[in-house]
Amino acid sequence: MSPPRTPAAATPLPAEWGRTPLTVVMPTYNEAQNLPTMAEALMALPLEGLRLLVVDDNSPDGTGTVAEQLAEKYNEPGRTRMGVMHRTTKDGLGRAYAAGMERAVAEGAAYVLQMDADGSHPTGKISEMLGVALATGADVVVGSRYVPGGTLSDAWKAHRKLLSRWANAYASGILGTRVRDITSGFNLWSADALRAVGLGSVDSAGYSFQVETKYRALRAGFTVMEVPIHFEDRTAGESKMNLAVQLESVAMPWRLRSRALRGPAAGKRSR
Ligand SMILES: Nc1nc2c(ncn2[C@@H]2O[C@H](COP(=O)(O)OP(=O)(O)O)[C@@H](O)[C@H]2O)c(=O)[nH]1
Ligand SMILES: [Mg+2]
Repeated sequence: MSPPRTPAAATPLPAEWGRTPLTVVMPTYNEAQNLPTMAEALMALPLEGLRLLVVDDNSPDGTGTVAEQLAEKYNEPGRTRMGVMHRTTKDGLGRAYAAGMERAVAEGAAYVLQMDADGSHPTGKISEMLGVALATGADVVVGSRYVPGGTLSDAWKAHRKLLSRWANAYASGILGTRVRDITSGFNLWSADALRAVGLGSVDSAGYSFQVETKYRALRAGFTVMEVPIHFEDRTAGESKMNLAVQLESVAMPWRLRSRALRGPAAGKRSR
């Protein structure tokens, strides 16, 4: 008998869990077309404690202004639901995330969720990911394309699917982890895990941030769990993946491994 499809997305969390301070950190570069839909979907979730923090790198298409307008729309007196960080130049997805996630923790988030602005990641899974973290105590919950039940957009051609799978097998193989989707950009973090990871000292400027942070969390003794997601193709606009970013992603697992062989894991957790 096959299991029913995605009923969990519609299951509300206990009201108290829904009030958990959770900040969605969303880096943007030229996402003006996508951001309003994303913000609307997030604000409609039955998660009272959810906030959105957009980290914009001075997008030429005016995403920063769109973000400010949305913040004005969704913020209420005495209740900030959306914030915007404006950075001056595009210096990479990893740097934008490190800055945004650090600010989210400093502002009191108990959990931080990383999410693309382009519609690839399902907002309907956020409650489930938070529920998994709260129910199991896992400090990192990955929205995973590569555990049973995880699926990729039909719009992806076979070679793109293969490349994504290969990139995951490559990074996880070199680092010796069992995480099936270590390159995923849809991840929920506890503030504890982020403090242990040390965002300020992460090397990755670009997309390898996703691999480096998960690896650091594993080395520090945190549990990483994966829940299946359906990954959509981006709704509008273009991918910012480029050759420099890909080269960093190829080199980073080797750098991380050789560093790990040289020294002990930073800060084993004590609880
Ligand atoms: N602030 C900031 N956001 C970025 C940068 N590079 C990519 N992004 C954003 O990060 C997310 C993932 O990038 P995307 O181009 O969708 O990558 P892909 O999903 O691998 O094709 C999107 O929301 C982008 O707008 C950057 O240098 N700075
Ligand atoms: Mg994307």
